[in-house]
Amino acid sequence: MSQLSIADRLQTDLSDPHRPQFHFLPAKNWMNDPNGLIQWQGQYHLFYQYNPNGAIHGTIHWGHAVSGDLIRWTDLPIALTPTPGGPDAAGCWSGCAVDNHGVPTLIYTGVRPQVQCIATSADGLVNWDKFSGNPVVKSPPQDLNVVGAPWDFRDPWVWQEDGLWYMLVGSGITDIGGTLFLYKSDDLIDWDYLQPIWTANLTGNDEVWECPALFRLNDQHVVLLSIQPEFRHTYYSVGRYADCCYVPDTVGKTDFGPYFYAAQTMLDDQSRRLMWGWVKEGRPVEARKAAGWAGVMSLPRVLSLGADGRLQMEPPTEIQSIRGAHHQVTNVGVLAETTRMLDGMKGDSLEIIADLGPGDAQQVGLKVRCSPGGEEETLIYYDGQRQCLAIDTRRASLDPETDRSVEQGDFRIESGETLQLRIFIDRSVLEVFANGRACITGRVYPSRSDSLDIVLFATGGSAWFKSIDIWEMNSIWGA
Ligand code: DQQ
Repeated sequence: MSQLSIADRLQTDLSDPHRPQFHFLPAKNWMNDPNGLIQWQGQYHLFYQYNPNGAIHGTIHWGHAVSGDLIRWTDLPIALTPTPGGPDAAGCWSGCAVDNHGVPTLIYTGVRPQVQCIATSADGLVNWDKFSGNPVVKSPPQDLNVVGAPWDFRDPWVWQEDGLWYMLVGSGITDIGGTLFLYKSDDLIDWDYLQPIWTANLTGNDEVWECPALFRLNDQHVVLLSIQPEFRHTYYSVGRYADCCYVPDTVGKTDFGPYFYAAQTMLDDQSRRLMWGWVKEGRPVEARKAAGWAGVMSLPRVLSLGADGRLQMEPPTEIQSIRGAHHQVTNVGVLAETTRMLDGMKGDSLEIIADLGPGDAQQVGLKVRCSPGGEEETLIYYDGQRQCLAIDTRRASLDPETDRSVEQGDFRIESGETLQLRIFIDRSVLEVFANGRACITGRVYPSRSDSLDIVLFATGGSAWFKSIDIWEMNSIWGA
């Protein structure tokens, strides 16, 4: 496997200004979806879609990393490699992991065509033996007009209920929308098709629902799915699942930015439902190839349900273990149409917690990754008039090839509430949590090495920053 030592990793990280320091990504090459998330003997295992042959999507294997604390990861050998002549010869695509009475088992999609396969490990999740009878599901139900050539039918999500195994497989029905097919088994090998649990067209143009998940959260059920051809968001729905049918109450986006995709979750031994997503790149293929890597794993997010029935998320407390030097300012007023630079506080590897009263400002927030002359800057803000949370990357980089846009999502501050923006800046990754409930992820690639300043701003009225705490974040690859 193309693995780098910790020392090599550190060297690579230091010489590449865009390479994240405290988000997981493999030492080099392409990574996409999180797969097979599972806690085993106290260790968190993160598998992921991986191309060991370059920084582009292709020859998809399952990479593997392990962590005792959710934050610092150790690379393990590749878990799944396509078998020439086998049902996964063209790639080991996404799937999940389960504990089958003590036997760790991966259920994944082999291509091409897309079929469902399983593999087991007898040595603590390092080496994996593919089942000789793969594929365990050879094709989608025949009586439905399934999209794709020959079909789109992938990303198994498996759980146990009343002693039986159930599996959802993502797919779509021509001219109708995305769908999730439900199967049942008592041994993970022989599967009976039951029915679609939910079919809908959420974007107006849903062809395929991929990377599905269904899990209980409090007394509700949550469905996650990512939609093609949109390829921008992982959507969630909170609702009720009973008698093999899912009835949605609400539908929303897990993240307002266009980079957080193919999210998957796991339940840990503290009963936390943890979610990771693939953070996509915002620069062209040539730049990715030149960098030698593409794709980053989001920070883990702890899921909960809000009083309004919507999905909420915030980072786990473990993230605090990589906080370094701390800076704080309190009680800073920012008048309408003015900015205020935070003296002596800057960086590209930071956690910022800003607690503020938006006052009568129309837009209030922070500019980060700013150059001293303002040539480069990224705005993270709350828009009180439009009631949304936004990231504006239109001036994030002087490099014209990188993404630039304004991304936003509905976000309301309830009466009596202040706004808390919790911002993780990790070189080219920005992950923003607002009031522990909404998230927006961005990618920025400033071209200047001095694009490190932090500036407060308000427009249309004045705002009051009660406190701003900033921590310099340590690399997760350090000693
Ligand atoms: N990525 C995998 C598929 C999945 C897609 C292929 C989502 O299994 O549907 O790498 O990003």
